[in-house]
Amino acid sequence: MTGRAIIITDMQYDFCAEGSLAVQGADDLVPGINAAMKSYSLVIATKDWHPPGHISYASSHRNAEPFSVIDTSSGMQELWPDHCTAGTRGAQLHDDLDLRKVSLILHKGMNTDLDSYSVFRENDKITPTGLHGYLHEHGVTQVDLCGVAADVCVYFSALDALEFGYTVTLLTELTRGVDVPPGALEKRLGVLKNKGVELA
Ligand code: VGL
Ligand code: ZN
Repeated sequence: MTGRAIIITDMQYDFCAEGSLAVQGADDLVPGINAAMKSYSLVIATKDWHPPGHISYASSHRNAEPFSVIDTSSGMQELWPDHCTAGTRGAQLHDDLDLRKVSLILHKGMNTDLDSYSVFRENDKITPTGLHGYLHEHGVTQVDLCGVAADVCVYFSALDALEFGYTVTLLTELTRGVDVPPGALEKRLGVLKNKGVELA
């Protein structure tokens, strides 16, 4: 029984400097995350892990620009530059991330026609990733979230964690956002705070 877990979201090269979907400051988080891990008995890391031609890639759609939103058969879809294609360098976790205490590396977003921001559920809000079951079996009731992007995957993971009944802390010093359009990050942090996420 551990009670509390740290979930390190998507610390992959495509979200780091020079990555295709770089999140400003993501690389700088690595030392802090490595230090934080030491305080947890359960450490989980996730990877955004998409097949080529993924629905979230602007390049998969005709006349579509990255950072726009389109209507698809799976609902509204934000479009991004190609990123985290399974097996590529950009999809690898940052080499300096200390994996020694990581018990689970969860891959998400593997369905071509369905995106998955949250580490708990895909964007249809139905398809589970299996993480909830894993945490439940380890007796986890509190999750501390870090990694990237604060206003995308970390944000939706925090909302799902609340919905699944966890006590949720966002480690604000250990996360960074895409912030497109500017202000999106602050707005979403406000939503999390109002819903009961502790911003630590
Ligand atoms: C993410 C955009 C697209 C993330 C993943 O990890 O926050 N953002 N796919
Ligand atoms: Zn993605």
